Formats: sequence, structure tokens, C-alpha cells
Amino acid sequence: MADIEQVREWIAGAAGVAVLTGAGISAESGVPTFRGAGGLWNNYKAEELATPEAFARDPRLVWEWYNWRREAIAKVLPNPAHKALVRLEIDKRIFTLITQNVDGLHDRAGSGKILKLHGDIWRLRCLECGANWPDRRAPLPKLPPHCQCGGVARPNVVWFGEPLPDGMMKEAEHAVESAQVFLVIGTSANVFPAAGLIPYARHAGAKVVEINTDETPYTNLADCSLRGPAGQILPQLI
Ligand code: BJW
Ligand code: ZN
Repeated sequence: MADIEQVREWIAGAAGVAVLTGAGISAESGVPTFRGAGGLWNNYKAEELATPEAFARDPRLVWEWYNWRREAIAKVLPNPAHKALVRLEIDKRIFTLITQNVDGLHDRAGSGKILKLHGDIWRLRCLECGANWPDRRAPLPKLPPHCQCGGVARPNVVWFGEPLPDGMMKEAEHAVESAQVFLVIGTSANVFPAAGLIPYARHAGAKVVEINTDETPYTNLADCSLRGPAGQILPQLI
């Protein structure tokens, strides 16, 4: 298995780099991950909150969970891992940041183009007219929030059983095909179709580098798996 020095050389020599991030990249900022120790879903059941059925049943309960998360995220800052990816974007001719995160910390760090596979917690969407708008208030004063048209609004995120934003997986696959190195950072790689990008990258011929505090189902498939906190490892690579 390659080591950190080897990965640094792969990155330095690559014209194209693609990156997939998950909740683990924001852990050192103080945002709880979904799974594992301290994960959000040890206390809340996913199927009770992150599904369209849950929202239809009890929009207020689902919104209370999102309001609590918005407040928590509003208080934290991007960490050295988010910032290292901004430097990498500046360095590389071909670069794509693909994230499963809805927290907006990549934007706040200064990343340019971001493929947000699971949407954005800082945007709302109307269930009636489909309008979609930014709202950074944390907490939102009145739950559930409403659209100008009078319809109930939901968080503009992707719940289980819902399709990803139109065309975005195609764009992500294309980015992976254009990359010589694919960095997979802080994701448990349990959720599809995002996790499918990892074997896809391998088949497309990219070097797959995993950065995670723990093993994942793709650790053995990776060309290199660097074990440790992203906020410490990424600044050593970039
Ligand atoms: C650190 C660290 C540090 C900690 N440094 N590392 C194929 C097979 C089986 C099932 C499916 C399949 N295809 C689709 C499905 C169904 C389903 C699915 O994947 N289910 C699985 C759970 C089995 N997928 C879907 O439903 C998706 N939609 C879909 O497929 O639609 C098809 C369709 C087409 C046409 C019409 C209709 C439908 C949608 C998935 C949406 C996921 N949504 C969520 C919520 C978003 C909103 C919100 O935030 O509230 O997205 S779920 C949640 O999981 C969130 C995350 O983005 C996602 C991934 O989690 P992530 O990022 O990996 O976090 P964790 O917590 O799991 O892992 C953290 C990692 O970090 C760990 O490994 C730690 O070790 C590590 N770590 N500290 C480095 N400092
Ligand atoms: Zn509306």
C-alpha cells in the first residue's frame, strides 16, 4: 500500500483531480457526522427524519431537527481540510469538488464550483410551486417556513428515496473520468449513488486515495488509504 509521500507525488503529477467529501471532513469543525460514534443518527432515526414520508407526516418535527442543525453549523468554521481543497482547486487545471455535505462549509472556505449531490441546508424549496431560495437565518423563526405563494417549504436537501439534482451524477462521473487522482475524504461510503463513484473512479483508471479515521467498505479497493483526521492529513498532501 502506498504511503503519504507517494500520494503527494500522485497529486503533484496529476493534471486532473476529483474529490468526494462526506461528513467526516466537517467533523473537526464540530459538525456531527451521521454514522459512528457521536453520529447524528445514534440519537435520531434516519427513517423518521430524512425521508419525504417523515416530512409529509410531521413537517414541524423534521424542521426542528434541521433548525437545530442549522444553528449548530452556523456557529462553526471551515477547518484546514476544507482550506487545503481550495488551494488544490487553484493549483489544478482540471478539478472538481463533489460533496455529499449540505453544511456549506466548502463554500465558506472559498471553494468555487461544488457539485452538491445531496443539496444545501441553507436553501429552502416550496412544495407547491417548486421555488428554491437561500435563507441563512438560524434558527428560522417560524416552523414550518412558507413560500411567498403560501405553500409549505422544505429544506432543499436530498432525502432517502429521492433522486439527486438533475444531471449532477453524470457531471460527477464525467469529472471522475477526467481525473488521474480521486480523493475520497471522510465518507462512510454507505449511501448510493454517491458511493458508487469510488469503484467508478477505479475502473476509469484514477488512483483512488481514501482519507478517513476508520476503514470503509472501499478501503481495500483504494490504491492508498490514509488513516487519520482529514484536517491533519490534507495539509500534508497539498
Ligand atoms: C472522518 C473524520 C475526520 C469522521 N477525518 N474522516 C444501491 C444499493 C443500496 C441502496 C441504494 C442503492 N442506490 C440507492 C439506494 C437507496 C439509498 C441508499 O443509499 N441507501 C443506503 C443507506 C443503503 N439512496 C438514496 O435513496 C438516494 N437516492 C436515490 O438513490 O434515488 C434513486 C431515485 C431515482 C429516481 C427517482 C427516485 C429515486 C438518496 C440518498 C440521500 C442521502 N441523504 C442524506 C441526508 C441529506 C440531508 C441531510 O443532511 O439531512 O445525506 S443521508 C446522509 O448520508 C447524508 C450524507 O450526505 C450521506 C452520507 O453520509 P457520509 O457523508 O458518508 O457520513 P457518515 O456519517 O456516514 O460517515 C462519516 C465518515 O467520516 C466515517 O467514515 C468516519 O470514519 C469519517 N470521519 N471524522 C476523516 N476527522
Ligand atoms: Zn411556492
